[in-house]
Amino acid sequence: MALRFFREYKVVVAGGERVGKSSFVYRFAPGYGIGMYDPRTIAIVDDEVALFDILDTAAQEEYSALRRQYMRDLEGMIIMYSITSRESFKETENFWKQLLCVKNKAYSPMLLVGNKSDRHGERQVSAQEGMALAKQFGCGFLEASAKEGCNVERAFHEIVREIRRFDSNVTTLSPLPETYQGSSSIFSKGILLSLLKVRKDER
Ligand SMILES: Nc1nc2c(ncn2[C@@H]2O[C@H](COP(=O)(O)OP(=O)(O)OP(=O)(O)O)[C@@H](O)[C@H]2O)c(=O)[nH]1
Ligand SMILES: [Mg+2]
Repeated sequence: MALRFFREYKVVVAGGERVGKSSFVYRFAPGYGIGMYDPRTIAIVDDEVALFDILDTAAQEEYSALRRQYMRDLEGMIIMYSITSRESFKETENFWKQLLCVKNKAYSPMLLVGNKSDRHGERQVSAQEGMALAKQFGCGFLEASAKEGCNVERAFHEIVREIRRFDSNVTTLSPLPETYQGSSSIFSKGILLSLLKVRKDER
């Protein structure tokens, strides 16, 4: 399997207060190197290398200019609620509406995630309700647990697939340096992270 592209995906995790956004991002992108936390990571999604540039938002940013700014810039949004909070489930609709309003589009790549699926006993929102809401949003749906690591990677891979489906303009993909093309077995994550570091230093 040839891996030919090195593409950055701007993904935002949004949702109500304390639903687990930071835990979710940290579980997928625990950062690397010394110094400030860097919420970026690399993964091979299907046969393409994906560099995730993830923004973990704060719930208090509601209606702020910052929120509009990140919605304008993002390529994919994970809209999160906690299955233990009906309130957070209701709030997801605001994020959905605002995203479409800011993008001025009928659809933008997104994924609905019901987090804290490990807390069965405190469930306030059923999986069926989650699925029905995702259908209304026209997007995919997953229940996940940042605590147990369940479906976290899958959620980030799914949002990349959705961005790819939405934006099939392959000219935005930049080829990998020739030396890094080849079979996945020799495609070491260490090499990719070094590449990422070089890119970061270039900024
Ligand atoms: N049981 C369980 N607890 C979780 C899970 N994800 C997050 N938590 C807990 O929920 C609390 C809030 O998690 P955060 O990751 O800070 O949530 P957040 O959405 O980033 O919170 P704000 O940024 O303050 O809005 C913490 O105590 C986490 O340990 C999960 O999947 N399962
Ligand atoms: Mg947080």
